[in-house]
Amino acid sequence: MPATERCLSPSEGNKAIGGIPNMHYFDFKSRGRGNVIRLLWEDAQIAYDDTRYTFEEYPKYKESTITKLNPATTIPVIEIDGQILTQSYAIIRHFARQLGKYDGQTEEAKYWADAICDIVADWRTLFIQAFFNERQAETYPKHQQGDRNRFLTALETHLKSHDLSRSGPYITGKDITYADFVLYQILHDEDLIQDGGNGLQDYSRLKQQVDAVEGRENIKAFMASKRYRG
Ligand SMILES: N[C@@H](CCC(=O)N[C@@H](CS)C(=O)NCC(=O)O)C(=O)O
Repeated sequence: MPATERCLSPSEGNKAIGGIPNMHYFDFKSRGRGNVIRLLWEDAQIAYDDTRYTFEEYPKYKESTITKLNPATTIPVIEIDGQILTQSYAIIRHFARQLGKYDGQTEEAKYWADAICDIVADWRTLFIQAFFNERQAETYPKHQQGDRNRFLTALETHLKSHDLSRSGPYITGKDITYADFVLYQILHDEDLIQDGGNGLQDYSRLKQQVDAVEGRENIKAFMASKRYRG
């Protein structure tokens, strides 16, 4: 049976998004697409139910529960007040718009947050193909040397050169957007920020962004809590 845990207490943020969301996702530490959404909820202090499926039990529930909720049979899936939400990037953009504070203050900022998010989405697809691969010992090192470096360099260059990003610390400047959680999470999942951020020693602008996300009060509290699984 998947375990469901209630996290945080109901707040104004829950009113803004229309209830207490229940997320169906893997029991995969604090990793993956599901954790991008958790970061937003934790930052905004939104109460949520976290339904975690072990990798062993998931295939059975994918056939039953998840297929009924999502014809594309992927997770994360969110249930909120009778509504079903699918597709992680659409989900996080939806909550950002409802909260009115994570989707960029200007059209230029909204575009730039979406652009960086889409780059990371491309990166995550390649990361998953290489990491969750039967031939991981061969495919993941190749990914680390090839695609991963290519995305790191592209993102570092973007954040160092774009007018909004240059001042930092976040993607669009001083205000965080949902895309900062998307970017933070891929850097985390690729194990680039553990060990004091050694993996980012050649990417100072990305390190600045990571430090800013980790320095946020509610994110710090999340990472110090039992809810955070590494
Ligand atoms: N574009 C989708 C991709 C969803 C996706 O591929 N989810 C993975 C987990 S991160 C999944 O469902 N894997 C299990 C499976 O496909 O059976 C999204 O962003 O939600």
